[in-house]
Amino acid sequence: MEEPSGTHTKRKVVAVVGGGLVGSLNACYFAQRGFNVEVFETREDIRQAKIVRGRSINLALSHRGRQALKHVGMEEKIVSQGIPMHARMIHSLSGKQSPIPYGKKGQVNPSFSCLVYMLTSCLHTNYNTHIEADLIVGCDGAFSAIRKQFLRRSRFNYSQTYIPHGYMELTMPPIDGEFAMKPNYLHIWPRNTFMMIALPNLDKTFTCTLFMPFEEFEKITSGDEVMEFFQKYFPDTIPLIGPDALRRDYFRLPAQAMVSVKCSPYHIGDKCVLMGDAAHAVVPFYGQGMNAGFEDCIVFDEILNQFDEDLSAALPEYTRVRVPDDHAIADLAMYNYIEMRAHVNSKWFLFRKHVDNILHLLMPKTIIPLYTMVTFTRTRYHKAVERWHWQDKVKHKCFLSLSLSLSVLQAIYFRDDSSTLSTFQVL
Ligand code: EGU
Repeated sequence: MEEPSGTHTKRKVVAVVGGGLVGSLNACYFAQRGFNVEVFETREDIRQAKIVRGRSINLALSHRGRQALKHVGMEEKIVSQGIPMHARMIHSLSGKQSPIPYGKKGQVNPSFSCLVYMLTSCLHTNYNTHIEADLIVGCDGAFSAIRKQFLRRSRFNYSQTYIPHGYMELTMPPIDGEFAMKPNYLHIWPRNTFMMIALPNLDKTFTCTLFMPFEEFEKITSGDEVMEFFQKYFPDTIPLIGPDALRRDYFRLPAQAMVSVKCSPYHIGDKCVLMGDAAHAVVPFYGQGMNAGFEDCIVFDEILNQFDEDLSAALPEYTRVRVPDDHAIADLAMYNYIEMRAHVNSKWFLFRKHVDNILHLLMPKTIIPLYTMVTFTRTRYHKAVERWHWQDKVKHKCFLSLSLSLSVLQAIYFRDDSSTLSTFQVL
């Protein structure tokens, strides 16, 4: 790679552990800085692999992720390989479809292997077995081997939570060479405890992801039961996935688990630091896992600049700055999981998003929907949460004074009616 930048005499060696999304992006960041980068990955090199094994996963790349890619000149290359998503499409039980726009410009969802491929394509690193490094960067995912070493140390906080839901992916093939549904949407079938979403792929298929408690997955044991279940909850998808494919694919792979991981600190001395899922695996219900991991790379990069690459100062600062934000997004993703399974059917989802959008239109400076701050800005996650709580208070006060003045008016003009204060409190 190129000569080191600046006046440093010795090129720093960094060992990036994990060649997934965050590992390969991080390698780009360190290489750009002039560090000597070595990537460690147990799976075979994705650039040479004949068949890319592993689970596919849909990803939504939003503002934070795009900014991180832009820093290493990869934004356009990757965005051009994805499909823009301008709105959600809510599918009701009756098959009715209702779009709800994402206030601002779209996101994309290139497939996992494709993304890693494109990121690694700008590296020239060997897959090494033994080196001496100045810095070890653990980007080895939710079950991180690097993090395991942190666990043996004193004063390391760690928690992991498996949620009762699992997910299963089903493919919706193209019809006459075209997408089976409108492509530029996040398709959602909210059904309280069950939920399905679908995202488009470049090959004109959709990947449908069914979220359901493991208990319920286990209740379905035959093809007929699969059909019965889909007939009851997702009837409009049966002809699109195809009844035969559905009977078959449902039993192809068991439902996958979802885990949320929090820990702190993220560093050991000036030697080792965790990023991405290794530091903060989140449940997928905010579409932010990859984006948060990519943002870790920018944050660390900014801190390295700030401290002139002094690792003994940069690592503690990274922990100090990043832990509250990563914990906030982990909480938000979990909150959305609970919220969506609690009482969110298609009507409620539509209603809530419309109320949010209308309030934003009425008071664009005061009320910014939480998902807007999270998805379309780089507002620090913990600040977005703070603001959200504050906005809720403002909203509450507005509605209270509105309902109060309405009931005062009512008391004046329709004296003999009973009070209707409670009806307004619904909002
Ligand atoms: C990909 C894979 C609607 C789950 C979250 C919204 C994605 C997801 C939402 C996967 C939902 C859910 C948001 C995006 C996204 C909404 C988002 C992509 C969820 C709050 C394997 N979520 N994805 N929120 O947009 O911000 O209102 O599981 F149904 S993209 Cl679950 Cl923006």
